[in-house]
Amino acid sequence: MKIFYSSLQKKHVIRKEVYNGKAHSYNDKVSRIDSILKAFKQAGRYEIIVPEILPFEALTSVHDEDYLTFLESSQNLKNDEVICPYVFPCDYRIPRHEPFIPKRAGYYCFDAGTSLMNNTWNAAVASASAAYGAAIYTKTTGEPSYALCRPPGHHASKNMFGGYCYLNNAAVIAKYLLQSGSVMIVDFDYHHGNGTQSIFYDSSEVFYLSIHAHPLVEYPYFTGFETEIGIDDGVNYNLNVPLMPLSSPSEYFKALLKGLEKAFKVINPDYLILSAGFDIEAGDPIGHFNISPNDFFRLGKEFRSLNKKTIILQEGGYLVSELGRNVESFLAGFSEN
Ligand code: OKP
Ligand code: ZN
Repeated sequence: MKIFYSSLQKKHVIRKEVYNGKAHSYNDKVSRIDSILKAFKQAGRYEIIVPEILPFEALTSVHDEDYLTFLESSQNLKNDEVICPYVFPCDYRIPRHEPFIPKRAGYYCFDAGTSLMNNTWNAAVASASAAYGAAIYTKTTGEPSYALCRPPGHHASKNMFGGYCYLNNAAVIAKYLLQSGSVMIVDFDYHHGNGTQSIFYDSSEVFYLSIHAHPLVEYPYFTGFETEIGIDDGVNYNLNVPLMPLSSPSEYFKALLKGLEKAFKVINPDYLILSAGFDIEAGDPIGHFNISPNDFFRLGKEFRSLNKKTIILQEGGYLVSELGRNVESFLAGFSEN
């Protein structure tokens, strides 16, 4: 399988995040990348391709220009400066007051656990470029591809960052692939992809299916409920399948297959984009679905059997010691005939 990744993605380095009133070590560690690359190297059947930087229009097809200008301006931060928003306007009818960085970064952010530093923009663009390179490859060859997207993307909306995400990699390539066919995004990250959902919520152009931990008890808390089915043209093009934490792998597979069955009653897509979150893995520090390497192999097989042109995008997965093995198991299952 072809792997899309650039080392620029390692330049975004954040040490801490705050939740429950405490500072914790940042979960989206650079070492996640090393864990995955090491597993690919050991398996010996993966070719790594360094993508070109994607066209700016690919970003504006999803994100507001003022948001992109804001994110880009984080490049002006000093070397050791980290901006962690903790005040949010909430009432967006009031006039805006620039500059947004450093004090008003909360204007473009929805949680206090995600920070900006001077290389965040470059790393986020490189991550989106990996997704874009993978999409071009799959579109031209029909073959599946995997993009090692880090930072991840599914929490980023058209104008907000959060949940370690800045640019919505899945939405960016969905827009691009729509030029040559219909698109379904299946998001199996432990957390609901509130950003992806919001981008396509009022539109039937992309079907969004997400299986995730129930928002009553898990991040992002406000979205991911079954009642969110889309609005306007988007009604019935959004399907959330929430599961309680500690659900077993067999319950997980049952819910996933049922979700897929429902989705295929509405759409028969040309392209399948997977928001592949490996924080459903056993032992993940912030995910609790207990999926083993063997389960990941099966998960890969299930998605391959859908027989669609598939682009696999890395989302979460924070147990650095096991992440690479799990990603490789998934791709091995996907590649098996
Ligand atoms: C990003 B992705 C743990 C709090 C963690 C942020 C979660 C972001 C997840 N209790 N908060 O993997 O969906
Ligand atoms: Zn997650």
